[in-house]
Amino acid sequence: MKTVRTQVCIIGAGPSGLLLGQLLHDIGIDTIVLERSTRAHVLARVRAGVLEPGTVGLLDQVGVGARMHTEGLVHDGFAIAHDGVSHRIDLKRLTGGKSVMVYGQTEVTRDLVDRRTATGGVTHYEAENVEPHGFDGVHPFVTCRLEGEDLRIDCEFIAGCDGFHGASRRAVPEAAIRTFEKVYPFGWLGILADVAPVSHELIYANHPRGFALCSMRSPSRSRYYVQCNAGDSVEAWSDERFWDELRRRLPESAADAVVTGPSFEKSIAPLRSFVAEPMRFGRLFLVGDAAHIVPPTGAKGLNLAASDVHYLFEGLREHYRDRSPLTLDAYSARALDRAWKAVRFSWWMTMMLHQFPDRAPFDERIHDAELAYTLGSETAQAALAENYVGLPY
Ligand code: FAS
Ligand code: PHB
Repeated sequence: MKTVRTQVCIIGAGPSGLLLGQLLHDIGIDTIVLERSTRAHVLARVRAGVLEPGTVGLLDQVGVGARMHTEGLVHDGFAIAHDGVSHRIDLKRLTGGKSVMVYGQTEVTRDLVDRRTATGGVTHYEAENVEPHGFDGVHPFVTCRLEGEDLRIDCEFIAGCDGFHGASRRAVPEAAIRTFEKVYPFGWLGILADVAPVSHELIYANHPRGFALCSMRSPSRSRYYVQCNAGDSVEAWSDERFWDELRRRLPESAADAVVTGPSFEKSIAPLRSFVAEPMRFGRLFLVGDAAHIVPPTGAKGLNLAASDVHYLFEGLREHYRDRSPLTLDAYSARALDRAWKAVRFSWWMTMMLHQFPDRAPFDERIHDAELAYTLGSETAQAALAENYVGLPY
C-alpha cells in the first residue's frame, strides 16, 4: 500500500473541508482533502443560500470574497407572512447594523474549490472506502482507494468534514458518542428557476396549507420551497402544481407578483435536527454536518459549519504555532455551545412556521400564540434577528 504524509487529513470537500483546508494552507499547515464524489457532483449541489456575517468574514479571510461581494445580495431584513399579511423583520435595525449575504452554497463551494486549486492545495476526488484510523493515539492515519490503488495517509490530525452520511462519525466507537435527533414529519420541496424573485427580500410564509419560502440566487434566479409530505416524490410535483401551491400559501399581493417559469432544479430535502456529542475523539474532529444537522428554516446549516471550522482552525493554529493544546481541547465544548443554540433557533423557527398535521389542539393554540407574540413584539423580533444573523463566535 502506498503511503503519503500530511499534517491534517481532511475528509470531505464540501464547504467545511474546503474552508478549513484553505485556512490551514494559508498559514503553512499541510493538508490533504479526500472527497468521495466527483468534483462535478460537489459543484452541482444546490443547498444553502444565506450567509451570516461571520461566514462572510471567513470567506474574505481565505481570499474568496471578491465574487461574493460582487454577485451576492446584501439583505437587511426578511418578511414573515401570516394570515395574508407580510411582517418585515428589520435585521439591520434590530441588530444594530448587521445584515446577511444571499449567495448560494454552490457558489461558495466553487470559489473555495478554485482557491484551493490556485494555491496548490491537494484534493483527491472519487476517493473510495475512506476510513479514519488510530485517532485515539498520536499517530492517526486515513486509508482509502484512489484510482484502483490502496493509499494510506499518515497525519497528525483528522478533520471529519464528510457530512451527515460520512465515514468519520461512523468510525467512532458507539460507546464514545451520544446522539440527539428529532425527525420532522415533512420535507421541503425546492426549485430553482430563472425568473425574477417575487420580492427583493426573503419571505417565510406560514399558511394552513403549509410553509413556503421565497428566496433567490440573483435578481434573475429564484429559489422557492414549499413544505411537502415526508414521503413525497419530486415526480408528483409538476411545475404547474408547484407554482399553484406556492401562490396559495402567499399573501395575495405576493401571490399575484410571482413570476413563474420552468424549473431547472427540483429536489426534496428531509428535515431533521441532529447533534452528536462530543465533537472530538482524540485526534479526530467532527465538523459541520458530520456533527450536526438543522432544518433549513433558520438558514443555519452552512453557517454552523463555518463556525465549527473557525473554532477548529484556532485550535490547530495554536497547536502548531504555540505548541499549546488549550484551544484544541476546548473545540468540542465551544462548537457544541454555539451549535445547540442554532439547533434551538432552527427548531423554534420550524415549529412556528410549519403545519404539523397531528398537532394537539392545545399545541395548536400555543403555536398561534407564539406567532402572534413574535409578530407583535419588537423584543421578540430582536431575539429572532439576533439568532438569524448569527450569534457571536
Ligand atoms: P457537506 O455534506 O456539504 O459536505 C460533506 C462532503 O463530504 C461532501 O462533498 C460528501 O460528498 C463528502 N463525503 C461524504 N462521505 C464521505 C466519505 N466517506 N469520504 C470522503 N468524502 C465524503 N443549509 C442551509 O443553511 N440552508 C439550506 O437551504 C440548506 N439546504 C440543504 C439541503 C440538503 C438536501 C442538504 C443535504 C443540506 C442542506 N443545508 C442547508 C445544509 C447544508 O448547507 C450543510 O449545512 C452544509 O453543506 C454543511 O457543509 P459540510 O459540513 O461541508 O457538509
Ligand atoms: C435558500 O435560499 O436556499 C434558503 C434561504 C433561507 C433559508 C433556507 C434556504 O432559511
